[in-house]
Amino acid sequence: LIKSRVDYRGIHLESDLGKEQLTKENVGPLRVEFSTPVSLDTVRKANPGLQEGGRYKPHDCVALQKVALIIPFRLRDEHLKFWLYYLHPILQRQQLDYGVYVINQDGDNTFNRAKLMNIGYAEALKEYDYDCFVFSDVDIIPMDDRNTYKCFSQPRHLSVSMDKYGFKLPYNQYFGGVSSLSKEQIMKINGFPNNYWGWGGEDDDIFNRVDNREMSISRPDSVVGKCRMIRHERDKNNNDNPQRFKRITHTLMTMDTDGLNSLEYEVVAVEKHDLFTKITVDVGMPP
Ligand code: UDH
Repeated sequence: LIKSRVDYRGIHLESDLGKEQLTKENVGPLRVEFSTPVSLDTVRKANPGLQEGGRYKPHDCVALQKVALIIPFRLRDEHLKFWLYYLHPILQRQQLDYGVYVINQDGDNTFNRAKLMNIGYAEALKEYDYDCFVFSDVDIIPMDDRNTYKCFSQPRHLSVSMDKYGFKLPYNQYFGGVSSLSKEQIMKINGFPNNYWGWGGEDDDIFNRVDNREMSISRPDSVVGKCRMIRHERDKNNNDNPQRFKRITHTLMTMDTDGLNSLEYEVVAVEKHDLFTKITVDVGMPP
């Protein structure tokens, strides 16, 4: 085992379980590119072992963790196809008992990423006894299948080495993109904030929640943690949230009353597709 290095804020720079090894199934570095569109039919054919709703269980072993993959979503169907195309085979090689949940914000009010993540947690738990939750932006694809989409003894940041940031962390406390937290870790921080409307800040608030509860962030190294983001323009109705700088200075005061214990929403539709479960929700609008 390689000892993990810890930076000044207690962030693990390498896996807290030692360096990831190649298993029999994993292949290591992967070629990821977005120049040729993929069809859902291609993805279906390549993944015959999936059950309805985008569920999978290994048949020759009992998976160590039951993982719900939660994708905050609105109007990104092309990105979702790439995500399903790349991730389904990886998650199966990682021998996870998993389900994919696309949490689709209804209507065209301002986007609320963190609230959709809370809803994904609550709705996935109604379906199955998940013990681990991976929250992934729809446009981020891992470039190495040793980056296991599971939970660790500390909340884990998975998208640590993104192409758009020159394969580096943009800053040490960065916790955006793809992360995993166990049920216990999520309960300790009262889930995520519900009141970050528009782009930015909610990931830093989540970092603060983890930090305030004396947990640290675990991370793969910068080789295993490489990933690509699909280039895109800023979406409609997701402008910069001007309140974000102020809000992230108050996490300690707000986290006990804003989170899972104050979550309110309405489910508009639940669709079981072959490759994923799509839950369309009304998240309300900013005050
Ligand atoms: N998302 C949607 N639909 C939206 C907005 C956000 O599905 O309308 C989801 C999606 O999962 C996305 C995530 O929320 O991956 C994060 O949103 P984002 O991709 O807008 O945030 P990011 O910081 O990108 O990754 C910022 C866009 C910068 C554009 C710069 C153009 N030069």
